[in-house]
Amino acid sequence: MSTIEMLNTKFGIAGVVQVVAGLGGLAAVRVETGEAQGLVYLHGGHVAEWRPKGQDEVLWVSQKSYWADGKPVRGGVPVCFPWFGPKADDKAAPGHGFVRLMPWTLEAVTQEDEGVTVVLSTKSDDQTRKQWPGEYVLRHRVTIGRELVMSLELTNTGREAMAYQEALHTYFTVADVKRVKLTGLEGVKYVDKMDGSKVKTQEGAVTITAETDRVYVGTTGTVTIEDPDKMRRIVVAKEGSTNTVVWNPWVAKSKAMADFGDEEWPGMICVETCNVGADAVKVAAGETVKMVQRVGVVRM
Ligand code: TA6
Repeated sequence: MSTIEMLNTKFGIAGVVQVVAGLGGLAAVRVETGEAQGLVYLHGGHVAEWRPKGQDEVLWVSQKSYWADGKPVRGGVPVCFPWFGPKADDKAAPGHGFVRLMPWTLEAVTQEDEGVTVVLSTKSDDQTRKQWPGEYVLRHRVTIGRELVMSLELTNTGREAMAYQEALHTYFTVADVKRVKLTGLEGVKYVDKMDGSKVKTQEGAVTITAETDRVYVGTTGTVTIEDPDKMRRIVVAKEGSTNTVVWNPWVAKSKAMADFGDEEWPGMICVETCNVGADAVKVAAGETVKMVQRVGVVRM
């Protein structure tokens, strides 16, 4: 019996949940209920698809994405941990940490009123200790339903307090990013990574008119992606996070990424729930902290 067949025997729910060979032959949990459909890969604990009833796909994935062990997926919801962006003391280290590059353990699949919850986990071991001293268990509790609810739960299993950076680096599908507005960040300070990391204050709604890479700080609020051409609002709420990153690579950066189609940038925007940089989350020995991103879709 193959690994996927064994996982399906253990975790499948007839007519609702099936463990399948996804892209690149990577094992994935396919969820199909009357309320929503979704796909969660064991690779990277990676949510790749979510479609609530009556809606087109909400998450965005590049047609050029890699689908292989050791490689990041371009799109969906990469889990960035235990650092965000380049590793401060090792430029050769993988961007956004290493947990998105490795297989996670499928712990449980359950069905409740609000949807099907898939629980995946990864933990420190001899391999991770070569790149990061912390001892941890990282659990990703993903509920596929009318809402997509992702709860990233981090337990410090070491004897020392440790600071971790973490992000749910979510890629959303939009009709045309040039015609999208983001509300909910008005008056919030942000680090503009496209302007020498200057600290600025958001005036009005966020619109995308060039490569955009901003870390909004001290914000716990809900961000709404207003997409007039898809006649929908994507509502991104959160808990346990004080940073929100907004990113679109625009023309040149898209061309510079082998796993991102040159013409794909108008169709996506990242709104990322995170704790990064100076706002890394401090976790005492034995403590568990939780960061939640809750996504809903409302017709305009
Ligand atoms: O979240 C925005 C960002 O940090 C950008 O600077 C860009 O690098 C993006 O992440 C994608 O990073 P990746 O390592 O997935 O190519």
